[in-house]
Amino acid sequence: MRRGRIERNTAETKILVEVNLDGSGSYDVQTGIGFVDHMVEQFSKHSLIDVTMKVDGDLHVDQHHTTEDSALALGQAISQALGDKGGIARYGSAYSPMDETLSRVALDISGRPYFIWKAGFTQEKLGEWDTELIEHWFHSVGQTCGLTLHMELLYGTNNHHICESLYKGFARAMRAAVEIDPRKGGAIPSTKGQLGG
Ligand SMILES: [Mn+2]
Repeated sequence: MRRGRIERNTAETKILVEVNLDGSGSYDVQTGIGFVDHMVEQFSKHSLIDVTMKVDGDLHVDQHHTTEDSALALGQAISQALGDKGGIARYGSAYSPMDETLSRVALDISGRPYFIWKAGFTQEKLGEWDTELIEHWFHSVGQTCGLTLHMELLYGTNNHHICESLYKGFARAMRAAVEIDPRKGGAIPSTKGQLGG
């Protein structure tokens, strides 16, 4: 089982994240922001990565630190669980429909963070969550996980659907990319012999 565990304590947030890449999509998520919990739960369910996430953040300031730091810790935990990335599929992509919305996510666990975001929201909030933090969540998780991550909303109008389709697409792309390909015999999937940047 490929597992990662990150504890991250600062003056702004106290965070515990545990992941199991070879899980079944079970989760225990408590960030203090209901909509973030809903999205991280979707990520776990559709990536089949088990996720424990406990966050005690400075929500009396705003939601920025809690959103950013929990995403950074999740990316770090997944990176830790991947180890030297031997045998992984490395690439993943998904078209993600949700009613009237369609998103496309393509990613490479390259070790070289790069982020393309072509999506937007017409509401300022989803639940109590500031929608401007959605882009920041994906940027942050990709930074510490070492992802080349391309995310695009192709079309859609309902803000809840747009956000959820992006999370589910990300989940399904990650599910494919972290999968062990038995034909690789544990080899690191790069002609460089390493995936560290
Ligand atoms: Mn929903």
